[in-house]
Amino acid sequence: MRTARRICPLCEAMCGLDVTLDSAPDGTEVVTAVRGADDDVFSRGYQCPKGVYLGALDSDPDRLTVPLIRTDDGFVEASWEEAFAAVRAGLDAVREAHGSEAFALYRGNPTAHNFAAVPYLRVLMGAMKTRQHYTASSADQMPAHVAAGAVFGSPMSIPVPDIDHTSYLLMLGANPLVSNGSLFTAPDLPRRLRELKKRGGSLVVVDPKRTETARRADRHLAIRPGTDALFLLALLAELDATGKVTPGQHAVAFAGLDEVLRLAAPFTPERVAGATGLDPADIRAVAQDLAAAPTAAVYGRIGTCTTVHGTLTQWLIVVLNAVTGNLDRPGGVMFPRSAIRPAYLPEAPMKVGRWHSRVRNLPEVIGEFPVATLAEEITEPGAGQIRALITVAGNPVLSAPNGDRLDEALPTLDYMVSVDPYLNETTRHANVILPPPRVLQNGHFDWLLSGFQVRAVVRYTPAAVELGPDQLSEADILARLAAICAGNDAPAATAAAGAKLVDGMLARAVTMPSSPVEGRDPAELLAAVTGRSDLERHLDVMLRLGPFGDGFGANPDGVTLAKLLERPEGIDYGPMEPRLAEVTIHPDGLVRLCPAEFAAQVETLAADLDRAWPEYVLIGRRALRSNNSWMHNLPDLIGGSTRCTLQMHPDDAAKLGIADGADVTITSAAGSVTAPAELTPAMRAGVVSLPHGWGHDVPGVRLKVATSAAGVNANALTDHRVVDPLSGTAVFNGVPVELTPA
Ligand SMILES: Nc1nc2c(c(=O)[nH]1)N[C@H]1C(S)=C(S)[C@@H](COP(=O)(O)OP(=O)(O)OC[C@H]3O[C@@H](n4cnc5c(=O)[nH]c(N)nc54)[C@H](O)[C@@H]3O)O[C@H]1N2
Ligand SMILES: Nc1nc2c(c(=O)[nH]1)N[C@H]1C(S)=C(S)[C@@H](COP(=O)(O)OP(=O)(O)OC[C@H]3O[C@@H](n4cnc5c(=O)[nH]c(N)nc54)[C@H](O)[C@@H]3O)O[C@H]1N2
Ligand code: SF4
Ligand SMILES: [Mo]
Repeated sequence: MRTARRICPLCEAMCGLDVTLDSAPDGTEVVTAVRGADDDVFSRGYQCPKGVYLGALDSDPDRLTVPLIRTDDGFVEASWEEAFAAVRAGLDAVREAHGSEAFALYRGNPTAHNFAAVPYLRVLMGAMKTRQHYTASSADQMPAHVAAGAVFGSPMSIPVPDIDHTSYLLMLGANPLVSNGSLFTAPDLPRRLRELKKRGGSLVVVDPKRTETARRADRHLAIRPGTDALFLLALLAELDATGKVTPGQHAVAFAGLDEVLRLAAPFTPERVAGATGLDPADIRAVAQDLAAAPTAAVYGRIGTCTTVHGTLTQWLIVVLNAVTGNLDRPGGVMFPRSAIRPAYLPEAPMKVGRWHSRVRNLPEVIGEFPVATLAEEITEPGAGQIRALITVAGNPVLSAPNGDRLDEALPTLDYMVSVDPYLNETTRHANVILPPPRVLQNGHFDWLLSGFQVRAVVRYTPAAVELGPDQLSEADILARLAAICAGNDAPAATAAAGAKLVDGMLARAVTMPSSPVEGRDPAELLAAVTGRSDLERHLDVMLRLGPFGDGFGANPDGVTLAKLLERPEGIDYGPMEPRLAEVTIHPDGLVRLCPAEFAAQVETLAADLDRAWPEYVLIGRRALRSNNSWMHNLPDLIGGSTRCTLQMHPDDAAKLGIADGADVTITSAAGSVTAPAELTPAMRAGVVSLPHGWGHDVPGVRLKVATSAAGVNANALTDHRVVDPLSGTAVFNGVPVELTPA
């Protein structure tokens, strides 16, 4: 028996866990216990139920252990070489017939938390030589990137609440007691929220449902879905009207302050009351409390992003933080410093729409097209039509808007490859499925989320279990796929991709003025790099060139991979510090509070003021023991609150003649599903909630447990035609529906 330290890869909280392993009769090691690691400098012993069952996930008998190839008689197991040969034949044929622009890539949510995938997907994307690039971001946080890009210049300049020091946290459309935080990496949010209260601080939650988080709040505003932007404009209008606009002094000047206040002025609390369904007195009180609080942070997530006005809402949140003096100050919202983002690397200001999607002419954002248009890019004939798709860690049949259309489109592809541990609703359409190794066979460093941490903590945990002789790492799989896509599947080509991750970065760094290694010999630096794989060596380079790094000797006390391996509990470089000047990269150096493209859309908000609202609208929710679509196959995690029910207010149910537990048919412009009603006064009347990621009872999946409690696909109801126009993000909240007893 032994214990290994592992950072949990399941959500953004990235808890440090102690995993106890024991030998099974067949000689493999299995997990017998998982415990939050008390000495972890970030999570300090916290873990949620998903972490507890990391062992069950690791050894789920339905996880694929060898590649599968689809034949006329269904999927058959194959060796890695057989699988790659099939992939090569399939992709070569598509490239020869249609060119590489017929290739598409879809990356799902777990790739954001995957040590191998973040760097190796960049390699794969480069090799695919296509603009057909899709990710779960356009079903998630893209509005935050677009807003950050317009205001600060960089899509990554997304501030996070300084929860450990704030005295007033205004949270819209987020339920971190269940989600454990999003674009806001702070493990153990229950403790952090308790401490906020203990210091005399307040929590205000704006959510159409009285959620787990709302129940802890000092004030809960049950807003009408999709109207947060109006609420935020009313806060701005009230602050301005009462002389409470106090942006403060900053290293960077703010442009557009007067313009944005002028735009907000007509949206008084009284004027937005009808549309938002909120009492004007409550709106005024929030504005005045926000102004009076010594420090305050305004934060909004999924419930604000995946709406028609997602980008405007994210923009107005930034503006509200700015006009109350809370942008970039302790206790307000701040910009975390990532350990792997070298300060010397120049970044060009973001431009949205450098190219457009073929069928619907939707703008590219950060090099991606919206997943809402993926199905028609596959089915609509013409030059540039997608003929081959690679999915990595994604289940868009359940996660994309109008997933049923995608389910119909995928079988029409000439070729499809999925890198995924499960044969599920999406991967069942693949010609070949390439499974990554067991969860515990991956190391963990959070490349992306380290840029959203409320403290500058740096941690790395290596794989807890070695790869077996016939296993490939996820890095190996992706590098090989890249070589195949590039049309050069020689072993040397695969190896070169990994090596380039290491020496490419060094070769660049030595040429960069103000880099810690400017002018040095890359070969000398390369000899000093440590790590057992190219992936670890890549991390060593990134850490050493980063803001806390040893700079290859320039800062001898700085961090290196070797130091992190000695300190699995992590190194804490302290709380966030002001850095507005660094993250603002517009050529004029200004923070743009009123970007013209956003100002032009405010009239669409005005149009909402007097419109007629549908009688019933659908929103989504998450469950603590579930993770999007893919953790319903663990018997210990499903049941109880982790069920696919339609939550609705008892008054609505009474009106419609629906009893608790009775089946309700939910119909939208896109489709219709039937789910059992769960009556709860926590829902705002007129709003019903269905979780996404269910609907597992389709033919051909290998998910024994999940299919036994299958639920229905919420995204059979969401409409791919309706997107946030500024970011192309899918609309999952505020979907008009009709309800009838089934
Ligand atoms: N209606 C509605 N729809 C939504 C949402 C909503 O709130 N409402 N939320 C949206 C959001 S925020 C997101 S992020 C998306 C998520 O959308 P997706 O990322 O498309 O879906 P997931 O359910 O996260 O699927 C993850 C897939 O990754 C696989 N996987 C797990 N671990 C690994 C690994 O280590 N390697 C590899 N290669 N594969 C792995 C799983 O088996 C699964 O197939 O869903 C979106 N869809
Ligand atoms: N346990 C668990 N944790 C997860 C996930 C999971 O599936 N399960 N998924 C992970 C992923 S991919 C993400 S992106 C994050 C998301 O993390 P969060 O953003 O915290 O997401 P949710 O828990 O879905 O909370 C969204 C809230 O928005 C509310 N809402 C809906 N519509 C509106 C609206 O129009 N206005 C307002 N103000 N509120 C609205 C909903 O009622 C809900 O309470 O969670 C991550 N963590
Ligand atoms: S909160 Fe749960 S799922 Fe998220 S990292 Fe911690 S243990 Fe893992
Ligand atoms: Mo997400």
